Amino acid sequence: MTDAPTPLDLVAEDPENDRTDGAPVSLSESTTGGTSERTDGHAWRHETGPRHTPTSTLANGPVISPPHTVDAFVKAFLHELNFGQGVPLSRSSVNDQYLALARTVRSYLMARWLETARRRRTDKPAKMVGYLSAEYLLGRQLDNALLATELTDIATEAMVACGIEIDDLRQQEVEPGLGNGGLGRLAACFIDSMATLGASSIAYGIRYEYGIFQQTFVDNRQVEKPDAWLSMGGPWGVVHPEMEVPVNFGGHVETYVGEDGRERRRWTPAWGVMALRYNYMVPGYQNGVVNTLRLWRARATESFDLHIFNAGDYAEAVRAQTFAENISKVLYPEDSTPQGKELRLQQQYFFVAASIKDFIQHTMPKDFDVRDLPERIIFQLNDTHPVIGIPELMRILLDEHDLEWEEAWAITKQCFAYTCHTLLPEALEVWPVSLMERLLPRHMEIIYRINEDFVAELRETYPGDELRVRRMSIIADHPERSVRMAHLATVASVKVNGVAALHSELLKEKVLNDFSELWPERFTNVTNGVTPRRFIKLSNPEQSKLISDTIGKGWVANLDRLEELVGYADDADFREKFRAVKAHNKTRIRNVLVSRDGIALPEGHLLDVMVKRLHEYKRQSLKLLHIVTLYDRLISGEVDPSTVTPRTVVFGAKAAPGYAMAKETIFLINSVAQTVNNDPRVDGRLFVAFPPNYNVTLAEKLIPAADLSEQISLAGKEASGTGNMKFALNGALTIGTDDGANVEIRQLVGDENFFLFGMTEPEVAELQAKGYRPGEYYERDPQLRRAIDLIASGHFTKGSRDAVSSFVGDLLYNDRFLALADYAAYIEAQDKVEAAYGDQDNWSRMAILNVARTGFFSSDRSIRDYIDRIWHVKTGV
Ligand code: NBG
Repeated sequence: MTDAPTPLDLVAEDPENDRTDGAPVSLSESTTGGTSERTDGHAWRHETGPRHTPTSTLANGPVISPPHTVDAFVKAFLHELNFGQGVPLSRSSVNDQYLALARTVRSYLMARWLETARRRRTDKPAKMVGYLSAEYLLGRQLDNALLATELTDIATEAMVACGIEIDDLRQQEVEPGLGNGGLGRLAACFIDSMATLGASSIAYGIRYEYGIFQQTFVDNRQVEKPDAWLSMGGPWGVVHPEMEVPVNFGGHVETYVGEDGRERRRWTPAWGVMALRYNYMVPGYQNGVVNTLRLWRARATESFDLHIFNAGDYAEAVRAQTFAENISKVLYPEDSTPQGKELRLQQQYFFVAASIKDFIQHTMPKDFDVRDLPERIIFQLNDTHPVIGIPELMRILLDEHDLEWEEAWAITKQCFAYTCHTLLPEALEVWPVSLMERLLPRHMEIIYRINEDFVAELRETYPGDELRVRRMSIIADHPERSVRMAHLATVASVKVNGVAALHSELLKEKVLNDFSELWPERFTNVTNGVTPRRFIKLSNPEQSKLISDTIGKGWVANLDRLEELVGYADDADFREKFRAVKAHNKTRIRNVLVSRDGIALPEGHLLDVMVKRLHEYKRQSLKLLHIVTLYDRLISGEVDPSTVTPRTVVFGAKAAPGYAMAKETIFLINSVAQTVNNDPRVDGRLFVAFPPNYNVTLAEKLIPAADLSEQISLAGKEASGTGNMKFALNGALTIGTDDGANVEIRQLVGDENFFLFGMTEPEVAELQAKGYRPGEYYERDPQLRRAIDLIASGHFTKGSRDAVSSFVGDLLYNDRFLALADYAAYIEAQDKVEAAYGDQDNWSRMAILNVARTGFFSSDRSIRDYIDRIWHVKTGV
């Protein structure tokens, strides 16, 4: 047992520490030890001096990968269990076993990780992508790591040999929910694809101690609980306390005269924290590549005041520590309080400053000349959250490397590219100047200077057009003096991209119109994608097997090959098998929901699924009106239940804790579900389920079971959507508006295989310009009126009208996202869905064509687009 392979015995260098001087970094403790978090980290803190340089020839030798055999795997597993967890198999808990299994798999990844770094080092140093994202909604890691390393069967057998059911260990993993929704999940899909393409890249973010909150329902209302995802151990992260970087805040800036007689600015910060480096491995799909996701955790520079502690004031003794460490404490939900805002800006600067410093100081060779940065890095800004990186790089070049402004600006402008993920003006981040001045005074100064130059350029280009200058300025004057981060990003980036064709057009025409007029060549589109590894291969093994049996296995890394399935849509035998897959997946979700939530879905229903963040523009309220209409038809005797297509609607959605209307909608969905599911008049024809705490793990089970995918946002509001792609690829048909990536899905699958409804974006704009009055729709449409009246009457809320008054009032008198205007068209489209579902054979045909024609939505294609249009980095490395 003790001779288990330990791949790291033979290497002594840090992956992504690209130094050519070979300065080695010990990886030992956290990679082989029982805990991935070193608690005695402060012992390392000041160890920045010269490191031990190994003289052995093994130091730069090849990395030995543990053998891919059941026997070797068992040995490695027992080694981890015995010497990592410190327990014999006979006395180990499921958690011990899970941790040991995860670390065993990790050691296989580690070998590839080291090898990837070694390979890249020997090459002529290539330009890298630095992906900067405040969110990564990763989902569980174990299965993905097994798939990538082709160890699934071996690990399963090895566990059997140990008398362990591997499924029990799978359930033990708490997913790292370090993101709110689509934006964070996109980042996770993208890093998977970068690794699969072998793109030279490193991803940076924050290791939040608490991820997206755990949602529970109490009396039908959302109650949030902290997501302590690390409480049972975090086996996938490898901490390097000796590589931490300081990040500073506050203080003041002063002028001084340098030795050369030049005037310079000096920032004297008031306080700082240490950014502690955690590496997570990102394996490519069966290509031997393992990339790095580097997440930062904040640690106080001084752990606590021993003097005060000894005097007995324990709370005061740790006050500074708590304050500093709050920075990476919790993932920020959207929409929050002003106090929260400051912390949010701290988080953003914290991770971006740590990442840029890490890249320049640790990833680049020691003698690296910052003037070469544009040849070595392109930082991709995932939304505005990391945009503070622009003034930070300027600060480094000006204050730490003594460059002149013009030179620093020329360099900085080549090092960033910006992805915008929204069309809602209120979602574009804006920071009060007063806050910036207090927290980052030097950065504020730099932003002022960038703006000064920019505004001067504008006045030259558009003489006399002060209105335009004011619109475009990075600094806004109203309602409060503030910094528009999207403008800063646009001014400083090589490229600005939207995330779907329509979104990129609307960005140019609307949100950033002035900028696209000024710099048309700067704007481009990269339509989002999803990783077929997690969202088909792992989540839908039955469909994957059917596809592989039909066209071979190559589709997983080349999703365009799904096109080869087109002909099979006309093959009755294939359709039969395809239906069997769906039936299997429905049984699977039924079992999952029974054991997870005690929800028993009825059998034989059309499974209609709406899963996404709860937001008014996504219009969960419109879906609710549809359900109430179906219910009303059933209980009023208007239809004979036996003629109605039985339907189950499943919702999954979290509302930002401070978003009152979203929370009201959750309450109402739950209330409607309760009433509908218990009304005998419904006669088993309609069922509504809202399992709490929708997350990646649930998505993986739910999406493959769906028949119908709800993508019903108001046209012009959903930047892309990525759930829509996952559903189509898993054989669900879409009912959707002409919005976001729905547009491209429909174009690819064909109008006849898509249920389109609702206003187009120009129609929306026209109606709004005319003056939208939701009450008119209510007056005009008896079916709509009945649905709203039924809600307003308190029918679903135990007779309480008060409980629904804000929801109903908003619909009738505000309805910002025009749900009532699209209601009639939506109901009509849903009626078509029911009719179509009646012809099962044709439905399968349509579903197969959805799968066959949506290979375009692989995130591998998205990343190739980023590489061709924006990054220009090498692949296959
Ligand atoms: C979201 C959009 C989605 C889009 C994802 C990923 C934000 C700010 N934006 O439509 O709402 O699919 O980003 O691009 O979360």
